[in-house]
Amino acid sequence: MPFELMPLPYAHDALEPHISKRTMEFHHDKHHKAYVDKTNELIAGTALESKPLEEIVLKAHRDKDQMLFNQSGQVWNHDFFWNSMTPGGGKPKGDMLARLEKDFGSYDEFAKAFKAKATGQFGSGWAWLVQGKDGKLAAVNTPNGVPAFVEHGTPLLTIDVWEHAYYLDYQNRRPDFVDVFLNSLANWDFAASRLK
Ligand code: MN3
Repeated sequence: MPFELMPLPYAHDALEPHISKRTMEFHHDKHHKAYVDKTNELIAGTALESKPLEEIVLKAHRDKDQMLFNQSGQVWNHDFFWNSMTPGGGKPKGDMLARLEKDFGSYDEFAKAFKAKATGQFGSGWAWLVQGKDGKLAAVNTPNGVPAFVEHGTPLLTIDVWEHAYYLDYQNRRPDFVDVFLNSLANWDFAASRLK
């Protein structure tokens, strides 16, 4: 069975005014869909056809199949990114907040580290909050289509910092987009559900 484009977990206009409907239409319906279509094309008729997405990403990584790794990694990343945002998102509470305070010192220190990774990623890529292999939370970034689970442990939250994620709404102002993500969109219930 080929992969299907994961439907957005909310309406295309649900993240307005922070992310426009137009951005979501391009980003989900065209960019994300293209990664799904290309992945399906690459695995058609191979032993990977019926495998779970994560397995395909890891196998492509091991085999240094850069084309399949890029495309399938981007499918995984976008599925994860839509879930990393929610209308009315923003600041963490309760156990999740306590956990950030424990591992970063404070929420503000976390936000500073995450923003530094997101704005410091040169060119296209992703910034992540991960639970590292040592169990501690950390902010990391990855280039291009690399999903954080390949080298950094368990992803909890991500922001897409490819220009297509923000250019229509913020043009070159990536730092503003990162602020909006942190202040108004971050889905902490999703992040907490991933904690081990
Ligand atoms: Mn994208």
